[in-house]
Amino acid sequence: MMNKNRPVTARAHTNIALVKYWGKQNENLIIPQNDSLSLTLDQFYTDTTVTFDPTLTADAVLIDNEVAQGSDYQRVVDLLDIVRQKAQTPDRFFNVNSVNHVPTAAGFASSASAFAALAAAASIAADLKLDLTELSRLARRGSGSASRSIFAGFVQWHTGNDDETSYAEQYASAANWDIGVIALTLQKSRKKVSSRQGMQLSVTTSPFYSEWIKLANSDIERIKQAIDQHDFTTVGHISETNALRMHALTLSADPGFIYFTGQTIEMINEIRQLRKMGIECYATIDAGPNVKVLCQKENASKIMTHFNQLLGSENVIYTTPGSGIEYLEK
Ligand code: 2P0
Repeated sequence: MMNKNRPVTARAHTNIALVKYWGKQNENLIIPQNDSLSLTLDQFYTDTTVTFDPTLTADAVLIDNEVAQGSDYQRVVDLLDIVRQKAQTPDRFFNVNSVNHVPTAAGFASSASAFAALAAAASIAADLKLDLTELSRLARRGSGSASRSIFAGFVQWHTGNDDETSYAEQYASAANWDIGVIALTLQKSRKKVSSRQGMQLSVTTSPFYSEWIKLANSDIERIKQAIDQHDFTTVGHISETNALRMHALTLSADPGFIYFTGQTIEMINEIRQLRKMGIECYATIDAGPNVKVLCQKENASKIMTHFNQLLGSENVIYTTPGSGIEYLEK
């Protein structure tokens, strides 16, 4: 069955890593150094439409209604090259139209949802029939964190040691879990050190890197146990300490670099202050200055009110667990 000319649209949600991915053992295949574990979120997603177009002699890519250029274009083409290779159709080119509903403002990386949606839509447009594990492996080739956005709930990306064995899968559903994430926007501009460069510099120069691996492996085991037990306190505690340890790898790299701004540290202190007051919440921070607050329903509105006053309500977004990959009928 040919999908010739039929547009295929996929929606993928972004995810927040509770135990972070920070370093590759294989740069080309994107095989990580350690397992990571994330929560897929409902508010932030990417819709990507891929259409096979027999008149094209090269891929045509629109991202947020603008013609993609430079490395943004090349990363899409690189993933489509893998799809063409798998489908054994080297001469097929595609129209790609990708729309991010990840407010850049929220400071969530859009690469996770973007490459998960691209992998899903492109594989169908190319008549590849991939199961979810194969789809996760394909998304991984675009961006490591995208491997996790194929699935809903709590998702574990298994390190593996080659293309075949490095993939994500759902560890547990979050459907009956009381957990939410409040995204605090402190800065909207693109980061100066990309995740890709930053993690590579950490692997090759941080004297703490081997310790990071040991502790991340134990965090994975402990957080899975806490998820099994619906133990929010332990999940939050592991998430916060793991995130700060990841940032210690940037501080200890040579040359060192820092994703935090002064305000990032102020927000971490605010979260600790809220905890002291008995309002339970935990911080996690990705490769940028923005802070995400893990909390439960009963405290969400109090925490939101607190940060609305500090940052303005437009910079405070609440989200709950979201779904895995979906195909949209257009
Ligand atoms: C994560 N991050 O686990 C970690 C925590 C950022 C901090 O995955 O090079 O865009 O494309 O595989 O997935 C961001 O890095 O990097 C990321 P590549 P990616 O979510």
